[in-house]
Amino acid sequence: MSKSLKRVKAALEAAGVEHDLREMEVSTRTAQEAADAAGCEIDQIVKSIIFRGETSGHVKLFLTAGGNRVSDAKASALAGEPLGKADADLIRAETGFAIGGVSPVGHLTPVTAFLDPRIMTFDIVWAAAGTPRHIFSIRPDALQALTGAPVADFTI
Ligand code: 5CA
Repeated sequence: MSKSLKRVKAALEAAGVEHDLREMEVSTRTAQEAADAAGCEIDQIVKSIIFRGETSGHVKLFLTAGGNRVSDAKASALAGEPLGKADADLIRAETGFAIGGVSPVGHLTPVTAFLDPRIMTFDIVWAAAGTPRHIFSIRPDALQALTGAPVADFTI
């Protein structure tokens, strides 16, 4: 089992939160692929969109409904600093995940996160579990508690 997947499993188990972690037969690298694999609406997929805080140099995580897009202006206002593109190396260094498998939980370092209100409208949502083939389902309120992410509008 990959270290990334192990960290996600450990974080979910340590929190004692009800979840369903699955290895899929097909790629779940993109939100659309994950929705097709899970058989759910695109907005039920939690995308982990990462930016680089241009002042702090650290990543900021925007947990975004699959069909939504992040507004740079709104996201920067929430983060309290201008945001720029995070490259794959910075994402890997701070979260421990590769693009396409970045999970909302189980990061190498504590990561500041924000949660799209659209995600809270579902009973169950699915998110990446550290690899491009693993996803887990969780109740949005449990995801919110686990990530400590405030629910705030940052989409276009
Ligand atoms: N496993 C799926 C569904 S949970 C997944 O991880 N989707 S995602 O949307 O959260 O991750 C893909 C995101 O990574 C893209 O939306 C895009 O914002 C970002 N991304 C893709 N390529 C790059 C890149 N070269 N550099 C930085 N970010 C990238």
